[in-house]
Amino acid sequence: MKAIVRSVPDSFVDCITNAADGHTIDVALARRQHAAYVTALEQLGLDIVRVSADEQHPDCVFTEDCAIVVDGAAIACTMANSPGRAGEQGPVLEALGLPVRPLAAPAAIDGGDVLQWRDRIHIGQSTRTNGAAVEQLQALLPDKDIVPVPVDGPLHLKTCTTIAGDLILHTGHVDLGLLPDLPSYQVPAAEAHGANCITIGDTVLLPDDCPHTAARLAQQGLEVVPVPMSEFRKADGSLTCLSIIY
Ligand code: CIR
Repeated sequence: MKAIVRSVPDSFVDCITNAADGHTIDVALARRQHAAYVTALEQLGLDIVRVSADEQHPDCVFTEDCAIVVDGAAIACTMANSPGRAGEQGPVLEALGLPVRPLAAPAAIDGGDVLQWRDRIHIGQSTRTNGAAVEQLQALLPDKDIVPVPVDGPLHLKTCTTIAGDLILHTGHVDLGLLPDLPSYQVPAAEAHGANCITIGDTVLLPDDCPHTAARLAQQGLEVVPVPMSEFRKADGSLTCLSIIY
């Protein structure tokens, strides 16, 4: 398994953000946190593919938004509703080294809105991702069930729900009935960001300040690896955003 990651540019301080503390990003600390994240993935046996930072794109560290990998091909995300981010995709697609299938206007989609589960692909309908993207994906992937999921509030679908054995979610933003048919665990409000985690085998990468969520995952027999995320959260980013794993 591989992970595509991209270095943190100096311009990260100018990222798009709605976070109240967005202007306090410490780039040096973000780089240390990014290194810890990459090490955690490496220790799980992933091959790390590194893309260099692009100062013209302050949010380029969030590679997840650039592309979706389905059945050995990359689908290039348009990022049309992410101001200034379209243009990040090129080097990421090149690093993926897979055949590329494009989407076209009027499709708008960020990879953070894509939750794959078996043959279903859930597509968040957030401010970043629209119905045209759902239609084009269904046409490109006739064997998959493409399920639109309205997202109320969070930046992306995966900001508030991912899969770690069970469905793990921060409640109130999506209709549970549209999500994978799995038992669900609702993270406490103070650990909303714990709803975005990365599961590799029996190990889960989780933000390092989610004790209740960590205990619940451990109870299920999962090994929890805590990862510091404060500086990326100030940029409205979460764990999955920092890589494409395939
Ligand atoms: C943005 O607003 O586009 C970035 N500051 C954060 C992107 C986070 N990506 C993700 O959730 N997949």
